[in-house]
Amino acid sequence: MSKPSRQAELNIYFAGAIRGGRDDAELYATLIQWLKQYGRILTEHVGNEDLLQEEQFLSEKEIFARDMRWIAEADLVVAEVTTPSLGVGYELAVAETLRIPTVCLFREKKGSMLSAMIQGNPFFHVRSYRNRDEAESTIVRLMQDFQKNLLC
Ligand code: 6K6
Repeated sequence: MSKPSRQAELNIYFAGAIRGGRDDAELYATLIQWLKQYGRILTEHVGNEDLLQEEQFLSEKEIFARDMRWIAEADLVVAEVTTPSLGVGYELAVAETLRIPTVCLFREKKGSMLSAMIQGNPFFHVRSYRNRDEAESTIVRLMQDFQKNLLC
């Protein structure tokens, strides 16, 4: 992959399932590493496989308040939505309310369909992929689109 032009000030909020299920935690970490080339990831902990242990000292209220503050600071929200998550759905609705450009990455797999509340919402830029190579090229393209102001 050719090195992208870095925008140091770009704040990216990455959302992915936590209590919804951690099957994709390692994938989240990979997506976060790719996205980091374009800016600051506010929520790097979402890809941390030890998250549930590490963050157990934060209260539920502290987690909620911190995440809401970070969303409000974000220039771009990228959500991996393959594992259904109430928290991610909530964050997506907040991002929409705040009119923050939002991309939903969905891995196509047999028997799995994205909620119509996401797929059918014209505010969200849904990008489907089948494997890691496609996920990487999807991220390169979406960041090019974002830099050209095509995601809004
Ligand atoms: C401590 C003990 C158990 O879980 C924790 C830490 N929890 C969280 N830490 C940080 N962000 C969280 C936490 N729980 C939810 N979130 C936010 O909601 C993240 O930004 C995720 O994108 C999303 C995940 O929601 P669920 O419903 O899958 O947990």
